[in-house]
Amino acid sequence: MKYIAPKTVLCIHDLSGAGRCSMGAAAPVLAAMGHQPIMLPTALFSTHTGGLGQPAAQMCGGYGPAALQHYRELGLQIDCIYSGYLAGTGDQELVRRAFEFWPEALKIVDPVLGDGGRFYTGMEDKLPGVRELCRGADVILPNLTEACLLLGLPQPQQELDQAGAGALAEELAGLCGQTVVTGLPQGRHLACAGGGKERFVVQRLRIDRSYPGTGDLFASVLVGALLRGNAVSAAADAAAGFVAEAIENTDPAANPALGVWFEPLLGRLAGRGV
Ligand code: PXL
Repeated sequence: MKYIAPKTVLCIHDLSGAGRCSMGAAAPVLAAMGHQPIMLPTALFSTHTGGLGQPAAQMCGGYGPAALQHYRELGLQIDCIYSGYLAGTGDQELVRRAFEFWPEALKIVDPVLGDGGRFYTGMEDKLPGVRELCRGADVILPNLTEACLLLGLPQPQQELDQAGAGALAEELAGLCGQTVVTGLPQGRHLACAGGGKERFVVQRLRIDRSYPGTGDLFASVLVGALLRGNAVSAAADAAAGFVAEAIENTDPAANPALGVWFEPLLGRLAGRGV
């Protein structure tokens, strides 16, 4: 009998019931890629905050630290810690503590702060803490807006060419050894750029539709692919490809705030080498 051991990923995100983002993207994607997501919700929301009205909200408060302590006492092996949207005041401390408890884990921080040149609702005061978290991570995955916020740069008014994109990803490497900046428009393409240990630019034809949660989908596929032993550039390419396919699979007449229809495509992730 040959056993296939899954990699274990501690996912520290909010759980938004509807809207296909954060934990709602991370858990199915990682599981489809053969990994075990350990879901540590920091807050419960009926939906994300991006265009579906005022969500019902419940911060998880002391639950997170208690859950971490329990996992430590159980002696769980954690191969990767993957954090995303952190809305609560104690949430950044929670991720820091997880990094301390499992120093050998691959630490991936998606510094969720905003998009389209602006902060998400209520995230303005989270910037210094998120920046600190990035310093403790192995890989960070900001979008263009977040990259500029982290660096204290003005939001660019023009597209960045390949060299500009690479330079931005490289500048961020002062914060973290491996950076991947996503959502970089380049003419007919959308690019992401790696800086630090692996430098690269990956491009896909741009699809002129935008949906909340695609950043979380991208990050989750990238995490899953890294844990399968892929190079960061290959993982980023796979993630960009999956997001493009998921957008193409979404009826343009559907409410975009409900996110992309990725579920029917999850089997493709299972089958892929990346
Ligand atoms: O996709 C990022 C995200 C995650 N979680 C919540 C959000 C957002 C973006 O708006 O509101 C609750």
